[in-house]
Amino acid sequence: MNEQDALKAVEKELRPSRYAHTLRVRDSAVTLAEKYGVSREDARLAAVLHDYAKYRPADRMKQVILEADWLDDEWTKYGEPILHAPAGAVYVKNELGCTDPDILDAIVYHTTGKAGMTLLEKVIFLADYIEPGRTTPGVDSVREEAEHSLDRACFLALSGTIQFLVRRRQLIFPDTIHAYNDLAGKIMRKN
Ligand code: DGI
Ligand code: FE
Ligand code: FE
Repeated sequence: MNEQDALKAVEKELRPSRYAHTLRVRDSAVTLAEKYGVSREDARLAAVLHDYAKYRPADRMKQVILEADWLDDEWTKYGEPILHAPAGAVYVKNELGCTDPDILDAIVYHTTGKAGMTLLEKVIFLADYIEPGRTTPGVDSVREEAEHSLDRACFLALSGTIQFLVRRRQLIFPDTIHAYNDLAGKIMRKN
């Protein structure tokens, strides 16, 4: 599927403000892809599609996740905000016919990350966190780190997400913790 078709499909699904976020994530993803040697086309397409399921009903998303044999049922047990990532990959595959596993995985892990992320997964995860519309506390230091190290920037973003969730006493999806530990280990080994 090409970017133009993806944009049309996504625009129909999303509110204007969420569509504008999607375009900013795409632009940030392209910048990161060029900097860190990732396919620009893959980054564009994954970024355009990353929030495709944002407004689907949670109960339907849970159902499609449980029905997809390639997704862990655990996704359905950690609150509604993470459902749109794995469910989005299912809808993008079934409704838009996008079967590229690299693109689908980048959509699945864009909210939580995971241990051993590919470069494309890191680029989409980070672009979503640092796109210029984000005002999350600490986002400027993540943007600054993104100029130097993809791993360190993803690590800072994960640390911000985990702190946000802990402050609100929310559940933390295990892959978020695994991503944090994985990058902490990589960063420490480099020092
Ligand atoms: O879809 P966006 O708003 O662009 O951003 P996103 O896909 O990163 O989703 C952000 C939401 O996901 C926010 O409410 C925090 C939540 N979230 C991120 N990681 C986790 C999480 N929620 C839980 N329960 N566990 C996580 O590990
Ligand atoms: Fe999202
Ligand atoms: Fe997003």
